[in-house]
Amino acid sequence: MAKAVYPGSFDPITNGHLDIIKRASEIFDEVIVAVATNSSKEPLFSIEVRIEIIKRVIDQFPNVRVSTFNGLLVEYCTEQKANVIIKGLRAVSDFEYEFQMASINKKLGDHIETLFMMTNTKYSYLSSSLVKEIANLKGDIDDLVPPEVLPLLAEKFNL
Ligand code: COD
Repeated sequence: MAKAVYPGSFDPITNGHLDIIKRASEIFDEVIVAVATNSSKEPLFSIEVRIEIIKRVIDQFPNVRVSTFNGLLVEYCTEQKANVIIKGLRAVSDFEYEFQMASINKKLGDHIETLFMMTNTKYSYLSSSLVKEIANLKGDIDDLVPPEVLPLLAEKFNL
């Protein structure tokens, strides 16, 4: 059974993330959306809120589930018996960081392969940080995130 882990901060999940999840679910038997609990970034939403929202958003995909991990990604993949890490690539600017991560993950866990999926051109500019910045400045985020995320952003930013 081909199982893949799609790791990230998902603070919050965007339509760019969702597009990668949908495409990965069509390739793999099982996809685990893995929310990192030890990210160096200061999150807007708690882990519990991010998990709850992702659960609602992925409900449409029977072979996708959400979980959290703490520590090394390759160790989590090994525990889960998943030998593929999925990453999304938006632009050349993502490449250098992701190349470094893929190389170190290969060194730490030789049995695990990183698979890059190119962003859908519709979402090539999209990131969680940009969504938060636009929401903070009271801009329109309706087309950027799944509908389940909108009330949470509205509450945080008094939209
Ligand atoms: N289109 C396509 N892909 C996208 C888009 C978009 N619009 N937006 C984001 N993505 C992709 C990103 O490229 C990434 O692959 C994924 O979606 C998640 O994105 P984010 O921003 O939510 O998550 P990140 O980049 O903050 O996640 C970083 C990790 C948590 C994956 C990383 O820090 C990690 O692996 N940490 C665990 C510790 C570890 O093992 N470190 C490595 C060895 S030192």
